[in-house]
Formats: sequence, structure tokens, C-alpha cells
Amino acid sequence: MIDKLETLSDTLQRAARAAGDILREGYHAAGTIEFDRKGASDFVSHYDRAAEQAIIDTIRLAHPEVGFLGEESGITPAGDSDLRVVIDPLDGTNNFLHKVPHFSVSIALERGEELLMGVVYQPLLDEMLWAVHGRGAFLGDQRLRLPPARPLNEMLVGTCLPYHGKGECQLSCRQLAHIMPQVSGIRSPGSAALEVAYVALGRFDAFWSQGAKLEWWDIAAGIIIAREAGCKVTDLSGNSTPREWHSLLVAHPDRHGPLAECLTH
Ligand code: 2AM
Ligand code: CA
Ligand code: CA
Ligand code: CA
Repeated sequence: MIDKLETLSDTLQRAARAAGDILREGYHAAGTIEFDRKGASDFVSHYDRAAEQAIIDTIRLAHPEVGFLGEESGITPAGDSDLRVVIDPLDGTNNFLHKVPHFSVSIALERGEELLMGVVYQPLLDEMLWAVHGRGAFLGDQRLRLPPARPLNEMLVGTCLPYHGKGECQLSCRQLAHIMPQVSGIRSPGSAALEVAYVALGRFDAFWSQGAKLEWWDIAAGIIIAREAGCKVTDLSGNSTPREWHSLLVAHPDRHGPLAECLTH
């Protein structure tokens, strides 16, 4: 299985680069990007769909046995395996459509309820974040190790906020009211996968989400990257293996407890 994991990890990264090429081209194309609506303000463009297809084609060619859960194409059952690839081909579509340079490609591999690997790729910076279960998290070929925890009042904390048509605004506002006075800054840049992975990089000191009601494809890859870098990752009840991730808190193990208490106040 060890060799197979290495091959799969290479394939996932190749697939993320293929999607990234498409997104980079779309981002730099002249004019506005056309889009359709999947919900009140849940937008999808040609580039979301083309990136997802490129990911599926790349992985299927090398590993025809795996199944898929993709944001844009839904469920494709596995062939002769219990492996499933979870895809968000463009995390941060709203930023992409506004030409805000903060979006990513997110791909995870799971077996049943076990996350085996994850890739979060930021095409505009050519930053490849990846992790394999039990083998660590990496930025390119550089191993990620969580820096020492900062005091609460120096922490920069990422989150995802509800938007028109989805989520619980009141809950998010209550949580913000509790956490804002305690930390040095809150950021909600708009790509959940990147925000989670940023904790692994030490760019953010923590990430939480509850009111935004994130989907599995938003966070699966980020979760394994953060865990493998040494972060504590649970839902807001403290469960590290919930069946459904309705809430999420990612932080240095020394800061996870106080933040959880603050957010569930
Ligand atoms: P998406 O771009 O893949 O849809 C947090 O912003 C998360 O919510 C993102 O990961 C984003 O994933 C999702 N999201 C969906 N619609 C959104 C919107 N209108 N504004 C902000 N985020 C949105
Ligand atoms: Ca979307
Ligand atoms: Ca997403
Ligand atoms: Ca998406």
C-alpha cells in the first residue's frame, strides 16, 4: 500500500496542477467571467466545471478503480476499490469571479471514513500544500511543522462567514462578538480549503467555521494537511471524528481549548 499511496499522492498533485492551469488561464483572461447560479449566491462558471473534469480525467487515467465526490459532478461510484476522491475544483469561486487573487483547488482521498491524503493548490502562487496520513504535511518538498503557539491576543484567526442564501448569520455574529476582543485579528478571505491549510503553514494561528455550514469538499483536504502539520482538528463539540463536520476548529493543540470555550460560550 505504501507505493500505491505515493503514486496516488503524485497523481492528486498532477490533477491539482491541471486544474490550476485552467483556473490561471480563466483568471487572467480579459473581461468578466460568465457564471450560472446553483443557489441564491452560489455561483458556478465554465472554469469550475472544466477544472473538475480535468481532475477526474487525470486521476481516472492513472487509477480507474477510485470513486469521486465532486462539488460540480456529484457522486461517481468507485470501481474495484473502496477509495474515494473528494474534489472542490475551485474553492473561492466568488473571489475568482471578482478577480480577487485568493482561491484554490482542493482534492482529498478517503477510504471509508479515513482521510488518506489531501492536496490544496494555490495556482496564482504555485503553492502546493499536501499531506499523506502518517507521513506529514508539506509545502512543495518542504516539511511543515507547526510554529510555537502565540498568545491569544497575538493570534490571527481565519473563518468562513455565512453569505446570502446559506448559513446562520446570528450564530456567526455571536461567535465573532466573543472572539474578536480576545485575538489580534479575524480574516475571512473566502477559500475555506486555503484558510484551513494556512493554519498548517502558520499563516493563520487558527480557523473555525460553524455558521457558514461548509461542505465536505471545502475542508477534507485542509483537515488532513492541518492534522499532519500538528494542529488539533475537531468539531466545536471537541469530536475529532464526527460523522458530519457541521462545525470545525483547527488550532495549535495549546490554543484549541481556550478558543473552543470562547466560540461555544
Ligand atoms: P466555493 O467557492 O467552492 O463555492 C467560504 O467562503 C466557502 O463558502 C468557500 O469555500 C466557498 O466555496 C463557499 N461559498 C459558496 N458560495 C459562496 C459565496 N457566495 N460567497 C462566499 N463563499 C461561498
Ligand atoms: Ca461553489
Ligand atoms: Ca468550496
Ligand atoms: Ca467550488
